[in-house]
Amino acid sequence: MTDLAAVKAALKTQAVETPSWAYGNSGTRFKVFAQAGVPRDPWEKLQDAAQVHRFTGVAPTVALHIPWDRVEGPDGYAGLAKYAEERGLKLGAINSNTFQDDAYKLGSVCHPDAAVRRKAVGHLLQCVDIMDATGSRDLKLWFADGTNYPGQDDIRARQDRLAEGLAEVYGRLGERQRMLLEYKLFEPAFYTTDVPDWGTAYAHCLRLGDKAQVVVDTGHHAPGTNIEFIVATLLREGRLGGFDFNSRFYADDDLMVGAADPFQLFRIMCEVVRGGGLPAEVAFMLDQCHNIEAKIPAIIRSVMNVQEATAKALLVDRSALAEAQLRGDVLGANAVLMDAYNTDVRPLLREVREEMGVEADPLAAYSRSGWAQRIVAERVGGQQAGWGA
Ligand code: PSV
Ligand code: MN
Ligand code: MN
Repeated sequence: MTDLAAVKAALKTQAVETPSWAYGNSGTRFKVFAQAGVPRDPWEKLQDAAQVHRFTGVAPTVALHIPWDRVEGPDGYAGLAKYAEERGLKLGAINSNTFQDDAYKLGSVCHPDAAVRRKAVGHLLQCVDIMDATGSRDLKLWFADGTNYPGQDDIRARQDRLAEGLAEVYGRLGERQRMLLEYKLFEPAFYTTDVPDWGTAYAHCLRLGDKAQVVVDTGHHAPGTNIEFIVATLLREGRLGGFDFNSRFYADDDLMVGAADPFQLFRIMCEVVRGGGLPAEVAFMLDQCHNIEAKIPAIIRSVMNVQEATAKALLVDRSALAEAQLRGDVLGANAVLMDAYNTDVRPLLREVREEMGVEADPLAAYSRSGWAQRIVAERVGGQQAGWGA
């Protein structure tokens, strides 16, 4: 039997971090379709994020991307953090960007030229300065580094350079700050990628120390990869720093989490619950781009999808499952899991929301609020999420 009160309590504590770049215009390398009313600066992105939090009650932090969220002036990032707080938000992970400058054509922290590596590490150190100003806990690192052709560079030397750069940044972290290292199978490099998989990320984190943790971006795996196994392993080793949630049909599609494969999301959340409930050390972040759909409703929907998968995972009858597993009852054990997956948790989540003081149907409430019409009227010339910003 599952304890419904405990399930509700856990759902109320879960927090989903939304990414600043999801609020801006985005697209593929073929075309960016501009939408009316999108934010023109980081402050407007926070205004939109505040709406997502207002209608879901569980999206209190916003990840920044530097320099996409460039802030100047005397108050700088501390001022932005204050602006967030005035809207009931906090600034979350600081995402670095070592992939958009011409200098990074052959890589950043793995580049063969020490001067380019210096520039990249300098940027990462600057990101830690920003964390100090915003009070952010996490520095999220994704490296586009890699090679396109066999023989182009020395695979091992690139690992050495990576280790050296990471160690310097790690040494700069404060007591309560962490480094989250993200891996990605391929793209933009096509032959080798310097952090292509969880094993490579984990090996670097192990050498660095406890403040270095692995991030699992759900879109960054080969088709058919058992992501929940990776999650279980990293949790067991105490090295799962968080998720970049999104979903994919083919490659790094960055679609709404839970849209392509809600069953996979459920299986992932089952391992999170199995690995210790919803531990505060695991950051539940979205990393998505809404190219053709309305952005704020898509982000609200994504947060709800995470909640639904989490609710189902919490509903798994753990003792019945353990008993069936110990009996070797293959079908029985599978049935326990599927019973939870097939439960319609939407009524439960409506109750949870009402108990939290937010409206039962976040999408309908957002639609009624008039915010979408207001931003279209007030904002002209919205900002592109990343490229060229
Ligand atoms: C590129 O693949 C990427 O989507 C990574 O997942 C990062 O987390 C994100 O961009 C932001 O830099
Ligand atoms: Mn990511
Ligand atoms: Mn990605």
